[in-house]
Amino acid sequence: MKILLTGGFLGSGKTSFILQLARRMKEDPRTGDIVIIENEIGEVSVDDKTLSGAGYEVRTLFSGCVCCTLAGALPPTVLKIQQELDPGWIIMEASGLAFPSSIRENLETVLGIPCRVCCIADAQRWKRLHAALEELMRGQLESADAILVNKADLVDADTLKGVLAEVREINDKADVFPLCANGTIPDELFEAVLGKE
Ligand SMILES: Nc1nc2c(ncn2[C@@H]2O[C@H](COP(=O)(O)OP(=O)(O)O)[C@@H](O)[C@H]2O)c(=O)[nH]1
Ligand SMILES: [Mg+2]
Repeated sequence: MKILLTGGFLGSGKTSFILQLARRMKEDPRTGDIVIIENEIGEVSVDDKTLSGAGYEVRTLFSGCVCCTLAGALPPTVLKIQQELDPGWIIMEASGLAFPSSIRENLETVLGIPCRVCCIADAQRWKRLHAALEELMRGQLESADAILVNKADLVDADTLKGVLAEVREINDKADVFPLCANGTIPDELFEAVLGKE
């Protein structure tokens, strides 16, 4: 079983991306079953969108943030999913304020299960959010294996180029891609997010 942690600020497009990703993964014979864990604090539930009935198991953790207040509850939740369902992948949507690196460290230390970290940046709001919440934006991005600069359809080419460059400056090891989370996921991005075997 593998785990993909998806981070990014509130409204950046995590749920939209996970919906597209899970759809795409379902068609891929390498993936196996998928379980989605939602950790939302006052955010719109993935269940309320289109997931119910789409064939994914969705578990929700609503009573706190899994990178801090719920850190102790996460490993047993993951273990229970592994024992009961044994999926190929768990996709976890972190709350908008979470640091995915803390979640990864927690799961890898306690359970020894490797995690991929994918972080979504909102191209449209990047300048504003980065100026106001520099530490959070940086902290979310700097540990990611892949960074998706989302809402590429809502900004002009120069703005997108600028955001891609700033994001690369924060994390020069990650694979960085522009994204429209409402559309289909390109092959290269799909492979980069899930990583090599
Ligand atoms: N135009 C556009 N809207 C998007 C895109 N991705 C997400 N959205 C919209 O942005 C809002 C927040 O997306 P959501 O996936 O719920 O973000 P989350 O809070 O990070 O899970 C929703 O209204 C989405 O429809 C995108 O690539 N382009
Ligand atoms: Mg969401």
